This record gives sequence, structure tokens and C-alpha cells, in this order.
Amino acid sequence: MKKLELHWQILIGMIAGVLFGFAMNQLDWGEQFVADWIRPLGTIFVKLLKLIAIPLILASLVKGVSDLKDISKFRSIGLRTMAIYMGTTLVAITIGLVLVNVIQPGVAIPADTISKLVDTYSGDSGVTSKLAEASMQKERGPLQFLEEMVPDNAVYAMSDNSLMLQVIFFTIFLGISMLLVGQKRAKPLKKFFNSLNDVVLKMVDLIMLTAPVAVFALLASVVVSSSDPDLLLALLKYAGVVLLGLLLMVLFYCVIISFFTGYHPLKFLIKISPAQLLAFSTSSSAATLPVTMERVEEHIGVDAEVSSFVLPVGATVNMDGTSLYQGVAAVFISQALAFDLTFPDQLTIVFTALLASIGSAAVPGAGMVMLVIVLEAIGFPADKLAIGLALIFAVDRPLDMCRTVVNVTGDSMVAILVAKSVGKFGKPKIKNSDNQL
Ligand code: DAS
Repeated sequence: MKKLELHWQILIGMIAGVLFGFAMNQLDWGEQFVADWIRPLGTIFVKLLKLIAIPLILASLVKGVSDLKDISKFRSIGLRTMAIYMGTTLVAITIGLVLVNVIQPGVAIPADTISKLVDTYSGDSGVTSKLAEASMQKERGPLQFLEEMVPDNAVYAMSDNSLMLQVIFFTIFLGISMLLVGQKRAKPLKKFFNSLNDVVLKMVDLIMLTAPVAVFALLASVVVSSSDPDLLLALLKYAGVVLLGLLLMVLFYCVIISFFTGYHPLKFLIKISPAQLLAFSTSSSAATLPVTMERVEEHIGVDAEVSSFVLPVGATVNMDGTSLYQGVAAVFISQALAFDLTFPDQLTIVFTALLASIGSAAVPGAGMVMLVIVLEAIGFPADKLAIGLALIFAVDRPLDMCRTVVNVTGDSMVAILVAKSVGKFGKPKIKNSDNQL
């Protein structure tokens, strides 16, 4: 029997995981069973992907930069990439704000529902920890992110996935220096990184063989719970607005891909679907990055010179799904807690959601932490912040899964766009959409 293509295997694993998770929910011992025997399988898979993320960025980015014929090519790729990233993020936030102001999911939530929420929110640890993380972000000065981007110890930076931007800074610096010393003197190093790149991509293939079982475990352990019917209705409307916005973003990507590169949008979505399904299952662009790179390079045909820069940078600074969500959530919370927003407030949301999505780490739940920055920027009452977060906390994980899919899709789309524009878009090494050993 012909082996099922990878994305179908992953999809089956996801559906089985959701069904199994709901079934376990009906049993007293179900949740503990999932926590003890199923969740570790998913955790191990995500750890394996994170394990190779840094070596892959190191190898592919050094290879990518040092393969360039000259610095001007690097500058051209870098400038195009950042310009398109900013553009797609602004489109995402605008779509989110238009939808949430038109549909108004937060208006007319009964006052007693909100007061019940105030009662139930008794310093819920999840919300408190998000607020604590956000307050640390708040201390940042305007150039803090630049200062934090420069590592003082490259080995230490490679030891912590949350320092991905520092690894990117170091590898770009190394690649440019290799370019400047000349091909002959840099040759041994280039050969090493080229070989490391091939080996790490093979490791991605091997890890992906376990993906169907892993996503089963990941989704079986994602359990959604909510109580109050009025609150549930409002949350469903809010989630619907976010999901509608995310869907419009995917359509937007398809139009851009088709119009500017002539690449068939459906083919694009199918080729990157294993990465999208992993983004959905892991809620982490960083964990998904090795697979995103492998799909874009080997299955779509984007040259490593482009994908090795565009995708690692995109995983950390380009989060269209997150920025759209932050725009919607900020207005939804304001509506629900009767905090009137002026038009300048909405413009402030556009600007701060752009910065907040750049500052959001590529890990689960990061978007919600930075949402506090957006709310504070519009002067949202500090004493209501925790209630606002508690309001959306119950559905944040499923929405995080969906917005991470859009983050990864947007990065892949930009990689194709930039590759096409600099003539670095060729034939894929792997024709069919399955993984090859
Ligand atoms: N989970 C984040 C990511 O990895 C996005 C978010 O938290 O909004 O892209």
C-alpha cells in the first residue's frame, strides 16, 4: 500500500489526538492519564525540534550569507525582507481592527457575567504569570531590543532558544566576515557549514517521521474549558473574529503569491502544510522553524541563501497572526470592560501591535504577554488588565495554535517573494510533498 503523504499522516494524528483528548475528558482518570503517558510524547518531539533549530540556523544562515556573491546581494535580501514583513504585519493588524470594530464581539456582555469573572479571577496563576512577564518587557528602553540582539557570548546565545535573535546576529556577522576574507581563505569553514546544513536537514526528516504520533499527543493534551454560557458566547464570537481575520490573511498571502510570483497558491499551501500542522500542534514558530525551512527549500525551491535569512528572522520578528490577534483582543477587551476607544487609540493599537508582534517570542503564549503592552499603550486601566486577560485566557491556546499557523505561512510566503525577486527561486529538490529519508 502506498505510504500516506506526511501531511495526511499529521492531519490524522491531530484528529485522533483531539478525539482522544475529548474522550479522556469524559473519564475521571483521563486527564491524569494524558498528562502521565501521552503529553510526554509531544514534549519530546517539540524538544527535538528545538534541539536542532539553533544548529540549523547557524549552518544555513552562515551558508546562505557566505554563498552570496557580494554584500550588495545580502543588503538587497535584507531590505526587501524587512520591508515586506512590516507591510504584511500592518495589513494583518488593519484587518483585525476592521473586523473587531464592525462585529463588536465584546459589546453587550451582561454586566453580571463580567462581575462573575472578577470573582472567579482570583489571581489565576496563568494570568498573573503573563502580567509578570509583560511588566519585565515594559522596562525596556527604545533601543533595548537592539542592545539585546548583540550577544556577549556566542556559545551561550546558542544554548538558549529564546536568544534566537542573538544567534542570528552572530551568524550573519560570521557569514559576512567569511564573504569579506574571500572564497579561498573561507573555504574550509564554508565546507563545514555546508555539510552541517545537509546533515541537520536530514535530522529534520528523521524527526518528522515521528510527527503523526507527536501531534496526536500534543493535541490530546490541549483541553479547552469554560463555564458561563454568556461568557462562552462572547468568547466564541471573539474567537470567530480572530479566526476570520486569520483566514483572510491566508487568502491575502495566496493572492500575493499568485500575483507576484505566479506560484500556484494551492500548491504553496500543500507544500508547506506539514509546517503549518506542526505550527498548529506546537504553537511555536521556533519549534516549527526547522520544518518550515526544509519545506520551503527542498519542496518549493527557495534557495538557501534566501530562506536561511528570511525564515529565522521571520520566526522571531514577523508574526502577522499574532499582530492581528493583538489588535482584535485589545479592542474586544476594551468593548467588554466598557473602555471607550477613540480613533487615535485605534491607530496607537496599530503601531504598538506592530512592535509587540516583533517583540513576541516564537514560543507558545508569547502573543498574549505582549498584548499587555498594547493595552497599556492605549491607557487601559491597570486594575482591569488582569480581568481583561482572564476574559480571553480560556481560549488563548487554541487561538495561539491558529495564529502560529499564520505566522509560519506568512514567513514562507515572504521567502518565496524575496527569492523570486532576487532570482534565487529554482526547482525543488523533492517533487512530491512527502518526506524523503
Ligand atoms: N506562539 C507564537 C509563535 O510561536 C505566536 C503567539 O504567541 O502569538 O508564533
